[in-house]
Amino acid sequence: MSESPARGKRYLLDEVICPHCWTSFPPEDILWIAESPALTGDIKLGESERERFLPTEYNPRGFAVDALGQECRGCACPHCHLSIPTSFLEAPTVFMSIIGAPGSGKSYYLASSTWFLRKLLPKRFNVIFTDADPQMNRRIQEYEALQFLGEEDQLVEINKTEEQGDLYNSVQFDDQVVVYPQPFVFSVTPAKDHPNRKKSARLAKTVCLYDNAGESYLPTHTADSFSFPVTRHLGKSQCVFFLFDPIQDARFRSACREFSNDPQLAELNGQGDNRVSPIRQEAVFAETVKRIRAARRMYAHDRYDGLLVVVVTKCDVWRGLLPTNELDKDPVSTGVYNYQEYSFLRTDSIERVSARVRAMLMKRTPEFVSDAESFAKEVVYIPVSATGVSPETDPETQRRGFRSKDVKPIWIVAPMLYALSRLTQGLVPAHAKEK
Ligand SMILES: Nc1nc2c(ncn2[C@@H]2O[C@H](COP(=O)(O)OP(=O)(O)OP(=O)(O)O)[C@@H](O)[C@H]2O)c(=O)[nH]1
Ligand SMILES: [Mg+2]
Repeated sequence: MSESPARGKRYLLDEVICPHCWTSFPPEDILWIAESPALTGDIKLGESERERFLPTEYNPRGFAVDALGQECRGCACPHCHLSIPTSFLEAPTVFMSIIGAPGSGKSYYLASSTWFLRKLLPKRFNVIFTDADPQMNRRIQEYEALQFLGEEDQLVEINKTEEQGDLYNSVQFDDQVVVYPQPFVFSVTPAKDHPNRKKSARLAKTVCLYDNAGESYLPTHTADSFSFPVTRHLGKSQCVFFLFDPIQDARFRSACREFSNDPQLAELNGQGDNRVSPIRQEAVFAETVKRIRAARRMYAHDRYDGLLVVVVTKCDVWRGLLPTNELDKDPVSTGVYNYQEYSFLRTDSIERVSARVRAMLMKRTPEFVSDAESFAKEVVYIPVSATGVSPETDPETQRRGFRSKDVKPIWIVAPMLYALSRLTQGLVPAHAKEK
């Protein structure tokens, strides 16, 4: 870390990774975004964007000053010129990828996890979890509002994630346009009562996540390419959440119909649903492995040294196949250290549930378990339900959705808490109950 000459006692990382194009660069190369409305037009982003520039002048408060004398606040990547929150200069970035077939529950999972992490992390773990840039996280906030702040009796649905639109940013490089996915960025920092607050500067992280359309993970030539590198975050990810949706698998569907009336089970029995791809989830996983290996230049038998969390979604539908009441219990417990009460993630509980889920998957989709374990050194299986209930169909419009008042997620924060505990030593305590 080095001290910023421009900003007094602010410590900067030695290297910054752009959350848009994943280019690494030293912090002194960062561009600033002109504040004066007259300074518009950028060579890579177009006429309507404010000018990007390498500052020659800073004011006494440490902010760059543009050519018309205005103090600037925004920074941008020197390669793609897209805006980067300043937390990327100060706290190391933890990249996490959420992967899964179309309709496997990625968007619902993301919205439900961030909604509950915003409350649980400050309240139980003394950790502040906030938007590093509310503008960049606008889509997640919309998802959260739909799922949790809807009118009492209104059926609402998060739309399918598209492969184009406002979740993507286009950048002109000479005669080539490259389309990048919109990152979602969160600052995660210890609050003043955190047990490790003295190591605050080392513990703070910027978490960067993406919500791709499931189609972008399918093994097709158009899903991800040089000019459409929408899943290249896989090359930087320290944690891959692979969302496995049992009810997209015929072997699970027939078993689940015995105890669940979820409409997703019924329609998949026939002609299929336009939110679900006919391509099997094992093929989506194999394609993911291929892309991670290519991006990280791994040899055929190298194993991924990040964390692979198999998030088994929609457990409200299939939990009858899991002989345990552990999902009724909170995976977060309270302990006492130095006369101070603190919360911790129960690793014993996570491990017991993971073993049960693994056994369940082994029985019906053994090839998926073996592919996952031959790819990654460390695999954990965590069941979640983002909604806790099945979708209802509106008799008039035939549209499907959920009512906010009925949504009661199950174990939704467990995967992210587990990843945070593993990737940020000391920020989120995790250990077995009997310590
Ligand atoms: N029963 C149940 N259904 C769920 C749950 N989460 C999502 N669903 C249903 O699954 C459908 C697909 O969920 P999404 O989160 O949109 O799936 P996705 O993976 O983002 O799909 P794409 O955007 O197409 O890639 C939703 O329309 C919901 O009806 C859950 O926890 N339980
Ligand atoms: Mg989606």
